[in-house]
Amino acid sequence: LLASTVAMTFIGLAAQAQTVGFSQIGSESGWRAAETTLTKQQAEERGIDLKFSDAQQKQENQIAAIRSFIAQGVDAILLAPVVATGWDSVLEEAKEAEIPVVLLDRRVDSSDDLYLTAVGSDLVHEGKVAGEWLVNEVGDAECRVVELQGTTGSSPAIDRKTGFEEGIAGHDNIEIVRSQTGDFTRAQGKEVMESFLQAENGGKDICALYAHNDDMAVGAIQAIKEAGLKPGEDILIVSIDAVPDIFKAMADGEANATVELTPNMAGPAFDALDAYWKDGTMPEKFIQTESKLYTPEDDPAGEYESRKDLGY
Ligand code: GZL
Repeated sequence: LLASTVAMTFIGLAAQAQTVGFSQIGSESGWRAAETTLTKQQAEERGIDLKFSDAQQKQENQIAAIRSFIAQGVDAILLAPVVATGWDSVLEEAKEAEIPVVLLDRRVDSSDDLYLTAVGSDLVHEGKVAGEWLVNEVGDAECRVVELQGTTGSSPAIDRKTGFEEGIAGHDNIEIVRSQTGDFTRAQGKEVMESFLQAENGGKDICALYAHNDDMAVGAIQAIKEAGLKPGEDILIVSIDAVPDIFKAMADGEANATVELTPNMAGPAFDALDAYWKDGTMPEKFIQTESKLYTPEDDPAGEYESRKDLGY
């Protein structure tokens, strides 16, 4: 009797093993790679069967992956949406199939009854913290800023731009003179920074770079050095994510500030799903993660060490 009871219990538990489809944007940045690593670790620890799809930063691949997850009858879908628009129909299909969708790290313009919850940071606040840091750093001095935007049409690119402009509002000595997307990648960050340097008197007229993520900043730092200028001194560098390599640059005096974005979006996402699966508990529509400013005064070498093995 005991043996059969134990067996039934395990069968019951096994029946509860959930299958989750994860439509990930790609691996465009160190931060994205860390989010993927942590999501897989979280699923493993929780006994969740994770079906992973890398969309190579293409929305059509994400939509196809979601449709495949629906066809497989998964118990939930995680979606990190590459851009904010164009999700209504596929989210309607998931809703029809009664499969809860949780958004990770970026937002969508769709109605919030089309997803269970969204886990992410206040992206406007991140940009504002970056802008306020620059205001504090330059005081009343004239400061011509160049901006490397994230992926066009993504909520971080839209909101981080808005936030930075709020941060510098009222300080007319600080002006964004050039702004272009570097698509969140090191390679494009370097390429666009090269064009900014050429257009701005070899970089001599540039006071600061605001990059929507550290990876574009790291690429830009390379371009600034190749132009014979000192990043972190001749051109101030402020960006977002707090990946290990930005702390390495800070320790080398080549970067000045970063705003941390936790890569652990899956933890809160799986917690919300566990409660929903258990008894239909509905989470808040937005589960906010915290952002923190780091500068060279915050032991960058130590921050690098503490982050370097987290899968960035
Ligand atoms: C922001 C996130 C961004 C990171 C980038 O929430 O979507 O995407 O800041 C990544 O590194 O490409």
